[in-house]
Amino acid sequence: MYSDLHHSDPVLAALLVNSLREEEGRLNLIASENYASQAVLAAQGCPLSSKYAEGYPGRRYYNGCAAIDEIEALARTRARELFGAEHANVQPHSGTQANMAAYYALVDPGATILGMDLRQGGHLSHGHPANFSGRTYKIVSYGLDRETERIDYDAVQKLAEEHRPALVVAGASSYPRAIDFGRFAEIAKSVGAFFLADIAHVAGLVAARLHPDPTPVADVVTFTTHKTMRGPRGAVVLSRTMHAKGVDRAVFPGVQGGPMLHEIAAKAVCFHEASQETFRLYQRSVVANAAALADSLAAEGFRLVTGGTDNHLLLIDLSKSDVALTGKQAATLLEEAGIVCNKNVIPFDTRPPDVTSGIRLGTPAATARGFGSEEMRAVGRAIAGILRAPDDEDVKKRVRQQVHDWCAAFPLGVERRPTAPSSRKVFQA
Ligand code: DSN
Repeated sequence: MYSDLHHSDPVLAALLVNSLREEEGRLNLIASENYASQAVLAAQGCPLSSKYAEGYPGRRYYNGCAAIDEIEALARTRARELFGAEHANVQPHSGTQANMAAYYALVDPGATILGMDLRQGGHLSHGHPANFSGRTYKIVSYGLDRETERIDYDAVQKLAEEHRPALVVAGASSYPRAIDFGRFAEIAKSVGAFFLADIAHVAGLVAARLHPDPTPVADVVTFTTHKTMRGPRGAVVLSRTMHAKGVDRAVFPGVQGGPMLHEIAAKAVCFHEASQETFRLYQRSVVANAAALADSLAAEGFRLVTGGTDNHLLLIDLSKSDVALTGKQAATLLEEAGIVCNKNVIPFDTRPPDVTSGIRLGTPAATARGFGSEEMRAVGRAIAGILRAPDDEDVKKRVRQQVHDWCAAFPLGVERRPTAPSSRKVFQA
């Protein structure tokens, strides 16, 4: 691998090989990460990366785009068909840019947007004061019910009536439960607001019909392609036909310049893969693995936010588990044992976001490697062992060896045909 690079830039080649070795030898439980297929990676590494093609198929500001037009048109058609959407813009480079374009398309600067608080599970681009969203719009944030730690839809309705937002945003980065998009659509409609669903995290589950689908009820849906979708880095805006022109103008020239054609080609591959039965089986395993990990951690005495998970991720509340660790300490300890996750605020956390009282764990990447429910239960026990005995080097050594054995058994870059997980009922759309 990388033989040309070894020749032309041995320094960078060595760094790349090191980073890949590192990834190969650790267990990735970061809920927003994944391993794209070889076909996706092949498209991403193709020479289309150099082509300029500002505009859209049939309407470009550069010549020489005939073949490229077909690629982008194919990606758009496949995205539309996969989600049953009326329009798809496949150019956004990231989820935040997709959201930015969606906001620009739907509301004017200064308008009121009702979105989920980052500290309760939302996303930076849903209105954080340091983000463009919080700087450009008047943000009203909703959160969770203190008891159930689930979205309090009645409270969202009340906020909507009180503040009359022009746009209601649903979607989350660290919410382990299914989101009722139908209810959000009703809330938005009741106050004459547009409704945007950001399904960056659960898009793969939605495509596999394992999570409620917002496409029939939302004005605009945004999602990233590199999380549960297992595609290339990037994002998509889906919309109703009435918003198509506005969305396209907001993406280009509103938010971006030239599209990344190699990424768009890779998105087309991703959508093709996501339409296959193997993808649905993979997503079922992602959900079943998250449930197995949650069950195992709960059995070990850890408190999970909301008590468990409906999707691909879970949050451990360390402040109410039998360990005296912050999220930051826990994530560092796990990394030392070869398990990578991220510290994460829990609902109503009293610690700052760079310390936190929780960690977030997700199963998309491990499942892509081939981990099954039995392994995930053992992973839960290994995590418990590390967090309960933070100073015990023997425990750490044993877990490191176990992670090494798992990684050897499930190497990266090997395409596996997932089998249907037998246990646990998952949400069916
Ligand atoms: N930073 C991503 C996550 O980890 O959820 C969202 O953009």
